[in-house]
Amino acid sequence: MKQSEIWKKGIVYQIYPRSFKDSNGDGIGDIQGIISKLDYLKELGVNIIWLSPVYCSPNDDHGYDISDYMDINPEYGTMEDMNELIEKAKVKGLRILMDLVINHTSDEHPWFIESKKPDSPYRDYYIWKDQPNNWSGFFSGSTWEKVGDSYYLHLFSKKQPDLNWKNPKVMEEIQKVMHFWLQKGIYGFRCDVINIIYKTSLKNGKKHIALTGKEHYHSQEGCHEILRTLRKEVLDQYDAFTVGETVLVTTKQANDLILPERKELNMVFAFEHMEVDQINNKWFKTKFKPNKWMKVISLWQQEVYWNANYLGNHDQPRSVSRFGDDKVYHQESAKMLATLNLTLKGTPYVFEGEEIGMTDGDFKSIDELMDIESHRINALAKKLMFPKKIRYKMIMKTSRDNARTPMQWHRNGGFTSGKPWLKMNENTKVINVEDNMKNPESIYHHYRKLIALRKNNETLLNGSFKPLYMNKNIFIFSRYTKHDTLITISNMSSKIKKIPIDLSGEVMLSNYHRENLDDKTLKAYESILIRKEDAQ
Ligand code: TEU
Ligand code: CA
Repeated sequence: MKQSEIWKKGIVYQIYPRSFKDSNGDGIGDIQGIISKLDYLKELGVNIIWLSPVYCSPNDDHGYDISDYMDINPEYGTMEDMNELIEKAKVKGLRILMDLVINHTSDEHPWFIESKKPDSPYRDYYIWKDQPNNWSGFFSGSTWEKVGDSYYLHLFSKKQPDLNWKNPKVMEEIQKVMHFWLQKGIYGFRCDVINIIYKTSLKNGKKHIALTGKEHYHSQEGCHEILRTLRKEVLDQYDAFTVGETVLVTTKQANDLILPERKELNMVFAFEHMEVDQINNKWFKTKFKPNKWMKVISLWQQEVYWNANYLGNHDQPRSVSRFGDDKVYHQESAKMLATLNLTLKGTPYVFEGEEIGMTDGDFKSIDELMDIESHRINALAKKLMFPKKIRYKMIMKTSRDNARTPMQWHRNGGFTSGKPWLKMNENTKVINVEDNMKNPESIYHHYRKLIALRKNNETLLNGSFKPLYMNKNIFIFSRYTKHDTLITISNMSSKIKKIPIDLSGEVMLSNYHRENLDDKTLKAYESILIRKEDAQ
């Protein structure tokens, strides 16, 4: 099938369905709610919607524990609603990217219920052992759960048993799932933890602070074979693309997954730039140092064939709180981050609410959190005798619920007429879509301008990347073709700084109404996009 490659020109907007818009007052976002906001997304200018899982699920991991890949969680609506969403999106020129979670299913999936019977034909759909090995999981703690005389593997929660990708039946089943959705006209898949699905061996692993055993399943050759098969047997028959979520991936491993000649994935989400403000693991946060971040971004921009550029998602703290300033320079820093992310080489991803500068949650207690990962880490920290205050600070800063607070549509919320499933941030009074849309100086309108500019700009779409300058706070890079050079200048700090190199050009976008580069002083979080003077 001829590939349109819209994924190379598009802007992807991630929707976490549970938190986007509730249409029936039960406090849970749903598909009809998303349909009611398609015009909003169209007006923003995005053209691909990545939908986090809406399949049947007991919600142990809020949809990343699937009990039926080919039916819709009744909390989110019906298959008719889903068909309507795909159709209505298409009419508006929006395409849908579904979330494909095939490392594991829910323990309530019929396959697993059957697999628990030792002589069932479904037994080998999952990974069973007589005795556990020493692997540690993503949500801390053991990765083996006993049923009868055996144990099954779960790298995430015990309600998320890992599929056995050595079993050709699993390949057959998942191909059916992919055809089912692609035949409905979706535009492809975001592939959940796709580079850990093949377990070469179940031997004990080398002891690590986190993820002992990862050398037996991380980026294995068997995984590449699976991806090539899925591409050949399914994806290449449709106008579709894939973006892999690839934990711990290096630039080389990324290229091994996405180079066109590999015929595996089209792009991958890396994590390296999302780990510069932590020691060992995400729960031990350190102060964000822009220079470390710039170096990682530059490396990935120069070494990787095509980047999936993102600053946040449903697993990460909110970008303006983490990489900007959600107190004093909220507007300026959110706009600076937007210009940075949308002028890099590759496909930009915008996470719901990022376009209005939504911040981390304002939770008052750990009891308000709904994320299993946060509660698992809290239990472990308690066992390790971490004092309550330390636990609270550690978890509140990093909890995935920071990204999952309900979308702030107007001053008094506008997400639901009922009680939201997760506490809405009280700052909806000042950070909301309605006010943003009314204010031409808002973060929302900055995103709209950026998206419109990028869509028709050959240099931003296909130009090369070159780092021009970076130090503790200032990041300057160019995007260039033979005929044109654009330069993004970002002050990633609240400190007033001088533009450190000689630059001249026409200002195309700025977050301080800057007309030209005569004044060489950069204000707090100032961001300027210029077209270089001597560019033809
Ligand atoms: O995330 C996998 C993953 O790497 C994250 O769990 C991340 O490592 C973790 O939040 C610590 O940073 C994917 C989904 O995005 C996540 O929501 C699911 O919980 C997980 O897989 C299991 O499906
Ligand atoms: Ca609802």
